Amino acid sequence: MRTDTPVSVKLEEYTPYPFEIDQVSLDFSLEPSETRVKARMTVRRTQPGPLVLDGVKLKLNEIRLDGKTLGPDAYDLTDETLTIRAVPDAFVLETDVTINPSANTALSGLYISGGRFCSQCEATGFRHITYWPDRPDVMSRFHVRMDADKSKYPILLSNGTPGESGDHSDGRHYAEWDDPHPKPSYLFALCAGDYDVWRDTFTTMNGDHVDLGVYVDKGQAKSAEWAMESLKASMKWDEERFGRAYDLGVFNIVAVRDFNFGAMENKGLNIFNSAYVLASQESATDADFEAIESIVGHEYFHNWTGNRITCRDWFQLCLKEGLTVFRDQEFSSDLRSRPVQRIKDVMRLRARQFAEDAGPLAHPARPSKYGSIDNLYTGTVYEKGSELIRALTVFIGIDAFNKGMQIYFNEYDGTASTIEDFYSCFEKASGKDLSQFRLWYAQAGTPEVKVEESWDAASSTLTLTLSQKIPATPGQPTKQPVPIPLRTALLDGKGAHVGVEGWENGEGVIVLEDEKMTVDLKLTGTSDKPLLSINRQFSAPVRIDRELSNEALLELAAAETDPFNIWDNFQTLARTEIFRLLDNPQSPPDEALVGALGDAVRSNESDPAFAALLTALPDIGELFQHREPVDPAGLNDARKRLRKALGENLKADAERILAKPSPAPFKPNAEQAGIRALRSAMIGLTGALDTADASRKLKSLFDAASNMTESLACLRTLVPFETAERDEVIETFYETWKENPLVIDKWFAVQVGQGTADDARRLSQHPDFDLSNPNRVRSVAAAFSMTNLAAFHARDGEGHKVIGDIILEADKRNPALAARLLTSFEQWRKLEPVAKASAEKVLKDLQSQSLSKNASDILARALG
Ligand code: 0A1
Ligand code: ZN
Repeated sequence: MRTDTPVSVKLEEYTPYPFEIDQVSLDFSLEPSETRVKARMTVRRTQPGPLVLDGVKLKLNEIRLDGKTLGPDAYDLTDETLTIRAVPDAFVLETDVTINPSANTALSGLYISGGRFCSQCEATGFRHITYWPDRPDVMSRFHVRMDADKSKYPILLSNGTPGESGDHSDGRHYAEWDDPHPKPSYLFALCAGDYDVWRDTFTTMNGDHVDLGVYVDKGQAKSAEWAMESLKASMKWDEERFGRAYDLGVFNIVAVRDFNFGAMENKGLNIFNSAYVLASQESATDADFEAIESIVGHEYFHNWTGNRITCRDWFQLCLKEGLTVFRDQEFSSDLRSRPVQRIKDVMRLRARQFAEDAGPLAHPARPSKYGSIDNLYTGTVYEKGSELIRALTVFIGIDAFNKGMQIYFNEYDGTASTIEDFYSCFEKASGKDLSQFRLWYAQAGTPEVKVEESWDAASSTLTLTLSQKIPATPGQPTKQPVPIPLRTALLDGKGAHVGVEGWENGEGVIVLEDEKMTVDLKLTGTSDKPLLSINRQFSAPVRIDRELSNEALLELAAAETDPFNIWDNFQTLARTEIFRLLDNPQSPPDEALVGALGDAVRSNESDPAFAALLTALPDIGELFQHREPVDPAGLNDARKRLRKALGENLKADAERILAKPSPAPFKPNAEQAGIRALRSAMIGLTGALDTADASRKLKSLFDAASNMTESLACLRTLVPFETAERDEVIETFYETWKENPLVIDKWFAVQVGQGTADDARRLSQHPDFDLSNPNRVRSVAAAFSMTNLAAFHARDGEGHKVIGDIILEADKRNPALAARLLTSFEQWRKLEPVAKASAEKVLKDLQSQSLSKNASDILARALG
């Protein structure tokens, strides 16, 4: 039976910590299996209450209070806490513990990756290092001293700026680091080992000099160049966009191969999953370059939104994460194409967050309780959190938003804050009461907005009837209406904006605040019935429900001026068509739609990144949300038929586009990436034709490819073929890249992403599969279960079994990883009966095992 049932933590139970710890000195004597950690803290009481410190798997050697060793009767020790019975109002506490980093397979706390020490303390890793009030509202100034074997660990890094360092006579050496900014323990970091470094410098807008370093595996310094460029661009952008400068003389990034998430914003010492640092021209795709830029930006932007202003408690996680995602999305939009960025962000939101919001794991952006904090790093906290800030910019206007941000930075600097604190700044800046807006944070579920139009020619008025409904979610059967700001324009058939009374520049914002409203849009001139373009740029994270015929949608798509809505209209059309094909297995795809989509791709060729997005049909995960019960395999077949028809329509274009050479010399910039994105889309559509000729063509394109984006597009497209070319390409790719783990991760991922459960099983037994490396586990298990829904949910149940088996094994080592993989089952109730029964069985079998707290939390909710 399961042993570790999580107990809920509740927002309403928050109480301040009764002590302040102004200063802490940490002394590490680093050895992989026996690291000694001594802490010396200066403690002051601020309120009545006991001194309780968190600590897990620590061997306590000694505790001293004001220099005197405490006997066992002076404190209480449990598996998770140390309570000192009687303490004065001000005192110095010293602890001495031993930990075993080499046994730390959960990768939380201090652990070893690639023979080097590294740490991960968010959210609750610090308690695996030493006794401490491990909560974000206890902020302290950290001084760190560490010593280690100099030959094995020549580089010793921590937060802040370096202090004294030197050699001991026994082959060990030491270094000190000092961080002048008070911070919570989750931002503590330590790295020790042998690295190569890519260095640079930055001068802030205040004229301060900053030494920058990106620390990577030996021999890979050059692969850190793009991360460094991204870092400098981020530093400059935050100065220009938000007036925020960096505040230390040193900023370091360390790449580690074994890491549970993308990266971590530790003060002055960001630690990154190496997948988001290393990029060489030959081995990285444009998506990799783009992800590195945005994640380097994200972590850097946390310096102000997260570090200088942190969270009072973990319920406020979206205060730092939603805001920082918003900031990184804006950064990418400014550096690249804003409309393309917006489309990609919404694709991700719909795939990840809308799905979560519609299933058993749905939770508010600020939950009122949680079982396991590690499971709160979700699409809702991150992506919906960002969308809410974007919606706020539309609701109060960008000027009030910018003013509110400056109030926030100035008034809350150095504090551990709440969502209410943050919103109070925008209330001040805008003069608006934002209490109803804040309901967005308290209610789960994606609002559905129904839009009805009626046209009165006599008064040249278009009347809109708008209504909102927020679906019931776990624990929240009923909802209150939220303010939904909808950017709107009226267009004539040729795409000219029609003037509306009260609007400027042909666009207005309609805010739906109640359950239902009507708005009269009175035209300033005369016109035929105008076309309605609503939720432009996806101004609010809602589903729009409009009863438009295909003809009307095509007419609207042709007249649209908002690139997001052009793309989205085609998505709606394609989705409707895929469901029609599913219900009519003998029917050919609609020629009018295929023709219009092909024309749209051709006419947008001058913006190839956008044209490439137009070719992307809604994926199965997105289609999943529109029907219940759902048959993913049937949907996949229907989708393939439409894709094949699009491939035929664009065949000559694909040949023409692919006959041109790929841009040379290679640059990872947005312009070239756009060209390669369209070329890759054409490679994919060539494969959709599913002919022997296509297989040969793909093989020759693979042989000729000069960059990873196109090589991988060929490999991905060839995987479903049953041809000799396919086998050869899989083999050649492996032989070429077998020494590069990040590329081999892709090799695993594309095969399971297009293959069957048997492929997933076979690859999970491949000699290069490694349960201790989260990237590798994800490249098989997450790539299969989250991107290949047709095979994962196949009726024979094999997909569910293989993933269930991997989860069970992974959970023994790394609960955070296992819990994340379990979320791939979140839609199980929507499946058709056969697959539904098999998913339920796997989940129940797992539940009968002895699982971690993280995995038990997800299972209980998924089955609940
Ligand atoms: N704060 C990081 C995300 C992160 C969260 C938890 C981690 O380990 C359990 C690691 C990273 C970010 O937003 O990038
Ligand atoms: Zn973050």
